[in-house]
Amino acid sequence: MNKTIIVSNRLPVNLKIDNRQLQVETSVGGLATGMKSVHSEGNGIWIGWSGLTEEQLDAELTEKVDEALQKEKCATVSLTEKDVENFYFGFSNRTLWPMFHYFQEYTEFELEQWNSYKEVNRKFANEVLAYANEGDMIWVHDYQLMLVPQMIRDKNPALTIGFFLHIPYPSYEIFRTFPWREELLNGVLGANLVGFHTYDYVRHFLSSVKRIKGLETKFNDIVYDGRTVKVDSFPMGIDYNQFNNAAQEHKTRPEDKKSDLMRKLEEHSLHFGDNKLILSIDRMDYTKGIPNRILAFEYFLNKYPEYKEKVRLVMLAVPSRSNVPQYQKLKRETDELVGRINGQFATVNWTPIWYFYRSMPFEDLIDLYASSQVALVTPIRDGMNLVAKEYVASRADNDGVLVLSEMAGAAKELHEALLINPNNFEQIADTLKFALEMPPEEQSSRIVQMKERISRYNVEKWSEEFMKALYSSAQEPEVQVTRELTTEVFAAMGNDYDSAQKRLFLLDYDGTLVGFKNTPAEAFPDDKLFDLLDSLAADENNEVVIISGRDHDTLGKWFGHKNYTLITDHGVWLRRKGRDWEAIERVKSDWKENIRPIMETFVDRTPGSFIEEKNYSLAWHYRKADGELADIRAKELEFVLNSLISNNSLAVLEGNKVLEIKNSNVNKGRAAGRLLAGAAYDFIFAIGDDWTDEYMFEELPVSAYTVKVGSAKTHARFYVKDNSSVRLILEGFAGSKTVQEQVYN
Ligand code: GDG
Repeated sequence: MNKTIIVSNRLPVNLKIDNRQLQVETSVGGLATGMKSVHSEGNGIWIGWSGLTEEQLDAELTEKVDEALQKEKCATVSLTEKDVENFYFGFSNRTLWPMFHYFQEYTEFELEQWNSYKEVNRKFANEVLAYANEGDMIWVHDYQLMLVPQMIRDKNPALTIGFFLHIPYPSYEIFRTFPWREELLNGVLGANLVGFHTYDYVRHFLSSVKRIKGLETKFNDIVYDGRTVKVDSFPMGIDYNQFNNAAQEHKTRPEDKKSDLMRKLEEHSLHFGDNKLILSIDRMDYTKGIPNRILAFEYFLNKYPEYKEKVRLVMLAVPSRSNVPQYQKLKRETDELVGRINGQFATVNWTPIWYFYRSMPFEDLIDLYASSQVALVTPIRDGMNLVAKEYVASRADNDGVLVLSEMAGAAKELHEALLINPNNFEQIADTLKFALEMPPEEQSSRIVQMKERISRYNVEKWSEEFMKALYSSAQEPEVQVTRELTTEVFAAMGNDYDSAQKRLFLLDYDGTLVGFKNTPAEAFPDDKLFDLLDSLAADENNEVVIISGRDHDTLGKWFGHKNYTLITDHGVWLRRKGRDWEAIERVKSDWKENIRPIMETFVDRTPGSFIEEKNYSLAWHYRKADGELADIRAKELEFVLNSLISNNSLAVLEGNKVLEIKNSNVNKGRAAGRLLAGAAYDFIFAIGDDWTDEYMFEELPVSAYTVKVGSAKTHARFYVKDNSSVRLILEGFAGSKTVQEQVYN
């Protein structure tokens, strides 16, 4: 039976050793709740770190840990103290966390930590691979494990892998500064489905993928490595009923059952009549905007002094990552600010800020949510922010006001909250006043609408939706029906080659025999290429044809002295080996005078693009231009050109980062057909990377070995991932014995 494997840095249980006894506490956190149904189904398993390092465990304790975790359907990844230091406190929390939250000044790039991140990700991937069987679905969570999807895929390509990022995905302008940016993207792209909280993060991710990896994206799909990677937003919800029910119960709790905290909170209201509590709850993290919030509250008290001795800010800051220096600094700063403001404003009866630096039990949390008339949630950046949703869910009487930073992912869903910019104290102060004075009907109308949404799209729904999308991403057909040119295909092709009498090789030039350069002129043939083609052409049963969109002057200059056949200008000119050039199509080129000025305006507006003028065509190249801008411009230019040529015998072809306009009756397919008509070939091999090569693939008989370079859609029968293997394949034909091992080791 297929199962789901959940992978996250920490497990949903927390282990502690006390006097050699193991204590197991189950976590009540949002993720654990959300994944409950996924985790409990069948023989599902959750893989993560137990919280205990190898140094803390001997053989006996390890056995106890494994046993305890097995009962919870969990398995642990074993980490050393050094791993935790470098991978978790180091790379995860000093590099990825600040960078992804736009805190560039806090972001450290340390090679040792990056190496540890890779090593630990490998440990996680290996643990998953030890449990995974064919047909299983794997859901990897968060920024600590971004390399895991590809590491799993490398070893077991048939698995279905999902990845969800719980924190923001930053803009390309931030992400591009990261030294190992491509490796990190490769890691995530190992997944079938990549999920984020909001559409903005999806956009930023796609933009990084396009610009850094140069991959094409279509809506939210990325074609990568012969697969489709789906990217989508899944805003995480909360366990609505848990909060709502607890708050209802809180309302009706008899006096003698009330907690100390609740009594204290009620005292405030009794003492100060109808005056109000403003609540703030977060982990002590610099992304949460805690100092800003305190300063904005000070600003509010100064601007609206009538609220002195009336409102109180209740601030719960939960200790977090306290061995990372920036967190220690934040703690000091917060302590000082609270001290200064309380010192400045306090009266005998009143301190403006109640500050708790600790974590509280769930019951106390509910007391805080239920007793506070305003929640002030002001992160500088936050992936989602569940506190905002929990506050709404805990308002049993539908009163209360949520003031929420627009920088939190939750702001995208909670439109009825009062949205603020956490850096604008003026706005926060005015909004607080507005919140404190909001009429009950308006409070209720806003809270009810928000409740409606978060009760429907709760955390279970979130995980269900993700799993559904993951399942259907696995049903996506392979991008091509085309097969990869594997060792087996290669062997079969070798046999056919050996037994053939008359062989034809149709070889595209740019992107196939040579890689792309900044300008076409730089992509001239190298000596190794000449040697390779010479040895192929040396067999008199072989006809080597270079078939290209390039002009016949250039190809004549480069290959004119060689024993190959040349087809140039997409099939206008033919030079059979040992003979003279002949024009095989009659074409006009006077149209270029009209089209060139139009293309030039696109060059002016698209820095990095340029026009290549060939005898019978004009090509607008945009490989060096900004990817996103160029994609838009290419579509515009294609539209403009198509509308101009409707009555003409011209065609616009979309190539590999090039748009080319040329006579429509000329293409590589017709030219190849002409060669076929003149001779009976019993072995045909054709290879090309471009859209223009598709004409050739279509024209050739089904028995031909047609090979596409790259993973785009194609009419070819086979594909190779990139042009690095093209020469090795040709060397195979040319007689190199080791080629198979070189290509497919
Ligand atoms: C990351 C992203 C994203 C807090 N104090 C106590 C306590 N809590 C609970 C809250 C809430 C959770 O912790 C905090 O969740 P947040 O979403 O607000 O923030 P992060 O911890 O930074 O979480 C965030 C989230 O992942 C999920 O994807 O929303 O953007 O940064 O559930 O209730 N719980 C208890 N005692 C406390 O003292 N029991």
